[in-house]
Amino acid sequence: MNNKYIIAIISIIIVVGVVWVIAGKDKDDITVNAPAPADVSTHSEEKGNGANFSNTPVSEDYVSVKNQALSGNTITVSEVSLSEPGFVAIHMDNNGKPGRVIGKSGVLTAGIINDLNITLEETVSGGVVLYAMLHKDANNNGIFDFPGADTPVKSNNFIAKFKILGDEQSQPEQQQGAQQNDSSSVKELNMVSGNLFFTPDNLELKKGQPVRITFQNTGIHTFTIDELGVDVPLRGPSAVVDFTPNKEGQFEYYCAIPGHREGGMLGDLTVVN
Ligand SMILES: [Cu+2]
Repeated sequence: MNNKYIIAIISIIIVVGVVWVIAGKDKDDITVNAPAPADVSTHSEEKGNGANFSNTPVSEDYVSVKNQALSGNTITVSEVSLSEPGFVAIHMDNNGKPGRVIGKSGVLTAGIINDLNITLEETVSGGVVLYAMLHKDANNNGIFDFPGADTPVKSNNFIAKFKILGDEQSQPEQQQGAQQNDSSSVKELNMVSGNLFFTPDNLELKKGQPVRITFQNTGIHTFTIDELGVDVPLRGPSAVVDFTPNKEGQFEYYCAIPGHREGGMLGDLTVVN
């Protein structure tokens, strides 16, 4: 045997040993890939139906969502990793931070989930920024209790910011502008009243112009403006409120059901001359 032959054998033993150690490590000690950052690409892609689920234990919590067009009223969360049971909630944007919840998954068991579909409870237009956020099922009741016990999971990537692609619609205020010159016509508006919110949460109306607001409603609420004598119950999936603002100024509209105004169910009304 010459030295070259011995060196070759030793090399093979070392390589086999290293491979064995790496393979053994993979088997016994599952590592989680670093979370993908929230995808900020501007393309949309076709979404498959149904989520893929792996209940391999994971030690990390993260969520990843691509910018996407709405499919019906459903968005797709690319990947979720949960170290314990929890939820993915979709939050509206509130001045660059996650705001109120407009959609949520059912309770998710711990593990990695791909292509999770979540149906939004209201329609959002193109250009809107949303946040997917992980919440834990803190009280283990399988129900999303937020605001409440099921606080957000805190980890490096527990929030993914994404954008709804599509035609950007003008704001209600801009649509109003076109009609404001004609004060004899009834101004028609659409609003959403839901679990402790009004959307939009600000309105500008013209003094003396009759208004008809059609609410897409969830729950039992009222639309109340003290100064203008407006106090109309909102019941059922659709409710209509007619009134004519008869004075200029800044007013608050709110829900008069106990606790709802305090919970954030209010908005700012400006009546201009
Ligand atoms: Cu209410």
